[in-house]
Amino acid sequence: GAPTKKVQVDQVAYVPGLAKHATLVSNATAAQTWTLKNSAGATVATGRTTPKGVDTLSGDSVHLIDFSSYDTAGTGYTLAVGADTSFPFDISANPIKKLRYDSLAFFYHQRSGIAIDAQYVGATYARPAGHLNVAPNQGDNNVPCRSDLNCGYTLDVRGGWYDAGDHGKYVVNGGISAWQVLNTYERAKLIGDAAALGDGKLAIPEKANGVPDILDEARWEVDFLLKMQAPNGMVHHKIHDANWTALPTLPHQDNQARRLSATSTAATLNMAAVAAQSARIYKTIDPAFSAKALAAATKAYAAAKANPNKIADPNDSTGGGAYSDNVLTDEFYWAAAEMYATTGEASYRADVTSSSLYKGQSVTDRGYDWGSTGPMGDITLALVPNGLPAQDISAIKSAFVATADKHLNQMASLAYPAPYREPDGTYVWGSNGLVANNASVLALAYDFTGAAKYREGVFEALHYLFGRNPVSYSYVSGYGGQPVRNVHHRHWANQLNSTLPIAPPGVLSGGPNSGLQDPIAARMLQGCKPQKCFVDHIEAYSLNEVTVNWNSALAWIANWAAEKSGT
Ligand code: 9MR
Repeated sequence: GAPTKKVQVDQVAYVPGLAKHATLVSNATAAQTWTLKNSAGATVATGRTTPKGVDTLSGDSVHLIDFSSYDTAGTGYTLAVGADTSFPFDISANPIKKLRYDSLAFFYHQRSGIAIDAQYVGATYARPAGHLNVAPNQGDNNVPCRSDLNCGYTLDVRGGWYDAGDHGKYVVNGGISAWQVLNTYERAKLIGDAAALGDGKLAIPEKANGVPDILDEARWEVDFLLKMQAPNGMVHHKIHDANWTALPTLPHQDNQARRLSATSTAATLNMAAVAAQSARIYKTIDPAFSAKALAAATKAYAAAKANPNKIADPNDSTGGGAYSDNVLTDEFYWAAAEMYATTGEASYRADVTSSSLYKGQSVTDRGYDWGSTGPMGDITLALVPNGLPAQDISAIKSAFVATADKHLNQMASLAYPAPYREPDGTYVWGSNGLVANNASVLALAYDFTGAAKYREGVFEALHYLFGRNPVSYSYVSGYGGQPVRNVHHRHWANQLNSTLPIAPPGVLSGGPNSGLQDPIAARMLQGCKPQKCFVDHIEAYSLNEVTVNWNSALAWIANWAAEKSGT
């Protein structure tokens, strides 16, 4: 494994004016002296650590370091205790202001059906278009269903984003990712800094079309989601290769047959939700697209109500992930919330208010993801003006605030505070995505209350992701002294082929997973404590993959944190 430090810091930056915490790994029972040095090696502050004993999620014996009182902006600071020195870090708002765009740039790299052009990404990351039916590709222009389904039609499902390190395109996961990118914009427009998200902010082909680039990027996915709708209004769960391809395989080199899996109620509601959200956001920007999206959403919503329990096959994981979910109460609630927020129609309102999840009942400290979508409906209802009773909107906001308080309580007891907890104390596949999403709950609690502790919580979560963790990795590529390099990806496969690149800056690794669900994890990490179940290895797909849904969560909080970081 990579070297771990004894002095664990955010390897990227602490923002001026906010708290600055670090962790010392030490068995000493007495307080130790810490020294903060500037880039010239001169001591600028000293203080004493606070011994905390053994930490549950890492197993480390730790002391806490609080150097909040030092607040002079600069680069290349280090923290030292005795002979142990941290990775360097900045005291600056600049890195988070860069990450807001780097995290969004990820999505262009993941685009299917279009050449990734050197003028936007540089020669290292440029590649031909994938899955336009140019040999050896076999898709995605005219894709049949899996042979056992007999659906009797083919669909043109070119475009969209590849999900992750693989070349699958999965509606439930692509949908939440597009939703979160769109919500980043919608929140900023309603209560934040939309000017930072205007046209010309990203290096993408649409950068001068007069539409905010963040919307252009999301639309690349939404257009694909609409194409996944079957003639009967239901939406296919996913399209992917018939068999898993090897690493590395660039998208244009994939020679596998591409197949649609069956339609599912989850995918249908997911598309309805995102298409309704798009219709709202695009209403004046592109009325024709808005109308098309709303028509698709309306048809999908009706189809889902007529087929309320069509569950995606949990065993369908050859050549692509299953993304199966058998609890759909949350998808129904989310779709109804988006339909209501967009249309104001009574039938959708009735579906929202009669749901068992109404008034924040799905907001928990476990968080939200592709299988737990209810909180996204609540975020929309809390942010977008609508006709629901004010006290019900207050109840929704209170659910976010109460959950944020639970996170802060738990974080106060941790050596490496992260806002995430499974009921059984494990860390699951994509834990960093949950950390990032739960950071958005803290952020919303700040939006709703203005209480500074919630803003501190968001930055604590960023510190964890940027290296204040027991494995001393910055989980964001290109950021920090020891960032992840070998993420599981079929193009960014430098570890396997030195002519290929590592991940570009701003990509979030899935992070520690105590389930040890791949051969590398099983071989290297037996007995690991949850926050230590991580290795930066390309074959460790259950630990170190990258996905659109984890990067959408990163982009959401990076944009929020940049907005709250002053100048
Ligand atoms: O993110 C998904 C995680 O929640 C599941 O536990 C895991 C196993 O089913 O699958 C993850 O999703 C993967 C998907 O199936 C295929 N593309 C890559 C995704 C991230 O590893």
